[in-house]
Amino acid sequence: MSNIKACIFDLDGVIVDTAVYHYKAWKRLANELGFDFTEEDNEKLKGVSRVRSLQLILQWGGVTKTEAEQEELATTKNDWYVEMISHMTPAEILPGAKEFLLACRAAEIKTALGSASKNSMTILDKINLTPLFDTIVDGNMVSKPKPDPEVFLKGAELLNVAASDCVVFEDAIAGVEAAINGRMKVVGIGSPQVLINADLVVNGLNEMTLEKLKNL
Ligand code: B16
Ligand code: MG
Repeated sequence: MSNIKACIFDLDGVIVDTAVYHYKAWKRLANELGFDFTEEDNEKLKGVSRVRSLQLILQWGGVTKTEAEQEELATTKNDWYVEMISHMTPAEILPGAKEFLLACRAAEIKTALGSASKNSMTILDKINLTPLFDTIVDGNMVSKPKPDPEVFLKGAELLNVAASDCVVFEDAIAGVEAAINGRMKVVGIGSPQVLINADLVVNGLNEMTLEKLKNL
């Protein structure tokens, strides 16, 4: 039995599936540069920062770009991505996410967002979930990407809760490792074969309950 005081949620893959929009935008960029990459490769971009994602994609295409060119390409991709997410609605919230956030708050468990995305605020506003988070830590507030625990430790600090009393919800291997590196408990969202180091793995927040949280 544990005494969980806060839940920290990743955004993409846990609260919403923005990976589809990231994929469309990165694919368009790769195509304009004269190559393509598979959906399987795209899996490797989940939870990875924008700059690092671009570097991986360029590597797959065998393309070399200067730092200035990389910055320009990342901006172009982001402009396309931002256009796509501007049409998001609350209907895109993943099953059970809103209900579990409400259940946490009703049980006086604090809630935080811990995402690598610099567009987190826009997305949460579009899906009307901003008021359900006590604090939001996104890609604009951290300098070290997951698996560094910075994003989650900052969330715990802002909530004034000890890391050992926090549970992280993550769909990416790098995110699960980040939680472990921060000495936090972690619930994986996805496959137990992939997220092998998580304390518990569920298919989605629709399978999560306060009972399961207590038993972590
Ligand atoms: P942006 P998460 C991550 O979100 C995505 O999974 C990853 O694909 C993306 O590259 C990263 O955010 C940065 O996003 O370009 O919007 O700053 O899973 O950490 O919520
Ligand atoms: Mg994610």
